[in-house]
Amino acid sequence: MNSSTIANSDPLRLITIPISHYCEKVRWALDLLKLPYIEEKHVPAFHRSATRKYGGSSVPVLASKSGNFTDSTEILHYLDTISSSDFRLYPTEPKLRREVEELEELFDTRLGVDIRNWAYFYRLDNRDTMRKAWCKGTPLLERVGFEIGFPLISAKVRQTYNITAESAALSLQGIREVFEIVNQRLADDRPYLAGDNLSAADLTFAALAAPVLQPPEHPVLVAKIDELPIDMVSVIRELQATVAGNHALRLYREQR
Ligand SMILES: N[C@@H](CCC(=O)N[C@@H](CS)C(=O)NCC(=O)O)C(=O)O
Repeated sequence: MNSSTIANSDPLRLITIPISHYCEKVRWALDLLKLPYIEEKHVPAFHRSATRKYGGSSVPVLASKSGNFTDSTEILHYLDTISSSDFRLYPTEPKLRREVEELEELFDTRLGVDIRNWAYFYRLDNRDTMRKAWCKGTPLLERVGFEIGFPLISAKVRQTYNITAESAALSLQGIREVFEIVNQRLADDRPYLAGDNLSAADLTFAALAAPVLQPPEHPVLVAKIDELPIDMVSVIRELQATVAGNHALRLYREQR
């Protein structure tokens, strides 16, 4: 880490469920902007007592000396204002900036939600899988809580996000639609989704799409592709081969 790029001397505190792709979006932004931070990792359900402390409910939450931020987009906007790195997540030119923000919103509200629902449909019932996904690096008490409460926690997640075979099929359709939008935008070999530089749009797409692309450079994803259910593997292979999938995989290779 280059200390000359550190604008904020108090370390930022990032509250996460580490496997969450919205948390990965923020973690990656922090790394790109060379901002030091401490990650506080939680098991789902137990995260609520941490996020509540900062006025939030979902993860990620960023606690800073200037205030607390409870949504990934809000966090990225804030980080862009405090980093003294030359790199910026949001272009200054207003029209380009709007494009970046609209794409980020599309990925946050559709892709992120659909990918979570689709992946949970295949994974949520398996205690060993979910232990690997949810528990690494979390406090001992929460890991014990996971062992005792797993059936309740997984049932609650299933109910909250309405995880069913039908919703998973609809989500897969939604994922393919967003990938097609990205394919179109990257036609003519454009290197980035908006303008000539990497932006919050590319980063958000790559981070949120990671569970359906399984980039080897991802810092948290744990599954080996061959260990995943066959139906997941065929979707992953299909999406990896798209222009959009290639774009995200390249960003992980070159920028993560
Ligand atoms: N719009 C939010 C979405 C974050 C989100 O959906 N987080 C999920 C994890 S993937 C979560 O915290 N779920 C548990 C909860 O809402 O309590 C953001 O971009 O930060």
